[in-house]
Amino acid sequence: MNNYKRYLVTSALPYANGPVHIGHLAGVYVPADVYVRYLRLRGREVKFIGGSDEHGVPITIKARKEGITPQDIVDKYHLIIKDSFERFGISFDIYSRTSSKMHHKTASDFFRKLYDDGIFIEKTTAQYYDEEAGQFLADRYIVGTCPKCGNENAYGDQCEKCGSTLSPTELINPHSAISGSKPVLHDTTHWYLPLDRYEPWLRRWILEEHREWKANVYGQCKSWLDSGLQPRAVSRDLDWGVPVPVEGAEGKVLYVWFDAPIGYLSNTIELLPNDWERWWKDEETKMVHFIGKDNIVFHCIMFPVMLKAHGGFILPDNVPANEFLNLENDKISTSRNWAVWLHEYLDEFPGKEDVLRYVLCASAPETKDNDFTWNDFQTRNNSELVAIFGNFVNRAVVLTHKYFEGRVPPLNALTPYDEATLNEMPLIKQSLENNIETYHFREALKDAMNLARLGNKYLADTEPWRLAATDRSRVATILNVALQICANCAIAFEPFLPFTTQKLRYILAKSADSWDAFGRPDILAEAHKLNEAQLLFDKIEDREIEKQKAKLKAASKLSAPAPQKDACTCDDFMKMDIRTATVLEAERVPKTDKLLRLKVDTGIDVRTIVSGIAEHYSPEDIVGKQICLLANLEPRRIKGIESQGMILMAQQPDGTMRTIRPDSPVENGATVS
Ligand code: B3M
Ligand code: ZN
Repeated sequence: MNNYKRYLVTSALPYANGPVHIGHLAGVYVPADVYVRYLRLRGREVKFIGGSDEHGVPITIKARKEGITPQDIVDKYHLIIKDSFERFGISFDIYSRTSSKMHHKTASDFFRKLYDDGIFIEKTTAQYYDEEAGQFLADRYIVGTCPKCGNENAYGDQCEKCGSTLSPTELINPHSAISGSKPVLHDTTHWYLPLDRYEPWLRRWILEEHREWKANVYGQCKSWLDSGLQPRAVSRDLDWGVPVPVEGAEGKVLYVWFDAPIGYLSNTIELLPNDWERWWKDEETKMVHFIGKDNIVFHCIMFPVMLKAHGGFILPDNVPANEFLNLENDKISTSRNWAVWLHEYLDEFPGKEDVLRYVLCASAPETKDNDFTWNDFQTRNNSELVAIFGNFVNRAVVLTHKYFEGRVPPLNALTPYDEATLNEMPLIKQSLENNIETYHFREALKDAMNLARLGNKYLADTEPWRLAATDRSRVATILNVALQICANCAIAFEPFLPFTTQKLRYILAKSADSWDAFGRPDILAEAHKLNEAQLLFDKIEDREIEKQKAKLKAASKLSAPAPQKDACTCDDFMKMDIRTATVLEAERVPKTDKLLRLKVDTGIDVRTIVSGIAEHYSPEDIVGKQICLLANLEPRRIKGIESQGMILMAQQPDGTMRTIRPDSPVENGATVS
């Protein structure tokens, strides 16, 4: 198919500011892993490079919000991500990180080479600066009114209400998200990669020489190229990232999309310190980038231009980007917690790694966005994995134990149907190979499943259990054929379901076969002794699915702050008599879980209040605390007690409540306004 000698396969480096979810897996990591497992099985030389992307503004925003450093954030998520990939069987040869020394050096040297070769354009422009915080503001750090829809909380790069792309200077009444102050324009100098100069080369390289790229990838590249490329800034005023290695560039770092793809190179060097050049500089290496569709421009335009400008490196042979996976008919959203997180799945479905691998590969968004639903997950498990693959293997092995003491019986006379069945196997193999080599993983998985289907149908059609008493010789042949198909399944499914094939090999008492064996009718020798049968898959019950659906709903509700209420006037507010008070006594209201009966000193009197905070404060916790109180709320009888007012509480999205009180003690009865 080609003259490549080795394969360098990369998958997008996930941002280390959150765990990995099923959208990442279906789009990038499952297909990439299937591909490399297949290549290894075929005996090809392959390296699978992964790692965390630990730079960029969102990480600094998250760190600031949580009052910790960006390094703390990436340390935490790098570990979670790395561990969950490992448990899920994503078989990286290395999973490193862009905050590593090696990466900083590699990215820095890369930039410096382009700088020294005079590739960059240096430009000074005016950008917003926060004088109070003493720093330039990334677009995301500038908030103001959207000129298009009037949303007062639009960001410097985008209005999330109307979806418009903005530049910070378009915002009306901009202010800094760090200090709240009004930012001022200051001149700042940055380095730009002149993508426009490479346009003619890119048009040839992509539009003419890579017509075989997936339609979604090719189409996106074409539309970028057709609308004309602009120089792109590759540095930022930020204190988190790889410092710009140029004198006088203090306080500037490489743009995250400049350094991140270099991470593929850094991680290869880390893995193969003495041999990496063979993988990055030799034309006989095939480089393939697995990514999601939002990363296409960076991998098909920007990174290739960087590599080309640098010189001496190979370019990607293909960039099989996928579209997005939705969840229960809604976009996956980290901020709304509308996601299935890998590390949680692994904890909640132990031993079912392959079920998720199967479902995600079967519904991968290869050509258009696709949907994951828990019902579909259950159906694919119960009616495909359990009912077809699992059932077939189990029958073949159980019957062999029942009639032949667990030894592979002899192949006697073959009928035309037996022959036709066995002849299907090389055809399935051929199709599966073609599909994987051309990045059609869903189809490839269907091929593997067709092999299991073939075996299942063969047993159902030949019904060996009916012949046991009358035609032992025929039963032997049937079971031999069935077991050969099982052994073929152990190869065909290996790239997709590595945990299951390991189990299957154990049942068949067999070491791993190479790809070459796939298609052969004689993998298992006569009289070979099998191990006891065990089920490859278990049925998933309705209640497990209902539990997941309920969890999803609950989590997504809890994570969202309550929406803003309708406007009220100043007069509305002034009607409320809010004042400080101190809790003197507290006790639980008998026969209730939620209520405390409090005696409070309001400065004007001592009164009784019934408050629904017993799940958040015990009586001992609350006595002596100063609180704020809505004093003129009409008295109400609650559980027979007259409550004269209401304590103000802050309720978090997850339902927990905290009291509101002055940051240092004040007189009881002080009014709040
Ligand atoms: N960190 C992942 C993303 O856009 C981004 C990929 C970098 S690959 C070099 O979600
Ligand atoms: Zn808007």
